[in-house]
Amino acid sequence: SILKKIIKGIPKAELHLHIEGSFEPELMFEIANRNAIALDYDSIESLKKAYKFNNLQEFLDIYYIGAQVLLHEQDFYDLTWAYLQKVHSENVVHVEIFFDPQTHTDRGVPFEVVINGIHKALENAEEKLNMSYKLIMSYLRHLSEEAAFETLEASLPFKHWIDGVGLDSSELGNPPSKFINVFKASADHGYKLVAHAGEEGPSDYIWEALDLLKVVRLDHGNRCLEDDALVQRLLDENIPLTLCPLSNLELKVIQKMEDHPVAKMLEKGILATIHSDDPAYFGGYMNENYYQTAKALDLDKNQLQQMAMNAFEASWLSAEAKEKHI
Ligand code: ES4
Ligand code: ZN
Repeated sequence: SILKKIIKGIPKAELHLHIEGSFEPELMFEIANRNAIALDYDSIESLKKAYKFNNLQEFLDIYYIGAQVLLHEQDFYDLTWAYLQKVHSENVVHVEIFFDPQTHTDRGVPFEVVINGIHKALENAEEKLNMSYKLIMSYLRHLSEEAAFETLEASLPFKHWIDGVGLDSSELGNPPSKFINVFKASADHGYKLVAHAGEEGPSDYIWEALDLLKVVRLDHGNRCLEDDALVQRLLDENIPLTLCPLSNLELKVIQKMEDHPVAKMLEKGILATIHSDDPAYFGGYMNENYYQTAKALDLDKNQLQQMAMNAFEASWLSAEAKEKHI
């Protein structure tokens, strides 16, 4: 279709992607086999059938199970390289991706095994695919702040490879305020700060992410529209929101794509962008997210280009590097 061609033709930046959420069932079974780990599902089909979620937690429960087959540096390399090749084919030229160290270190996989594999794949994409990248280490918010501090410590030998820290996992009941100290310490080590907020959680959590954690960008932020003063704050400080339409639909944050808030946000002048979150679980990578959103909200070419430009503006690329991509 014309719409699909337009979307593919736009050079894009992905700013909200959990690398563990790009784990396709085929690769998951391949790695499970070579690591002699039994998955709870006996086939790719039965695994895919389990991908029906009523909320964020139901998704997370399966996402953490899938990640358990990742043991060796090669596994993390293969996971990351598969994702990078896939999005390269969609004309994604820049990525800022999350990884969840605690999902692996809590199983006894050393931090360095995880980051070595991911980093090598990112370097390979830069060299072979001409892509640029940033890497963001995400703290799991269902765990304690003390556990996040241990992760911060473990990251320090690799801090030249890590651009920022984020906050993900179960939002309700785990407000940003739980992580004030570790975010402050992370900033002191030179990390940039982002956090998931306002996906399932209320607009209060978005205020907390801004005022208490001092994030420079918000992941999701869907529920900001409930609060006019908050919208004004996002406008005044030009805070980017990284939205994930297919994720929102699959996790029942919205009931149908026509309800997605991104069009209203763009209308208000918010620096809103769209991304894929966990594409192996939510049924689509970047172009599918653009496509489904454009169709449901009747976005035109200018609006799609605006969203893509917003992502470069919201990215952590230098002004010169941005110019090269757009
Ligand atoms: C996530 Cl969609 C989503 N929300 C919060 N945390 C996450 N980790 C991976 N995907
Ligand atoms: Zn996310």
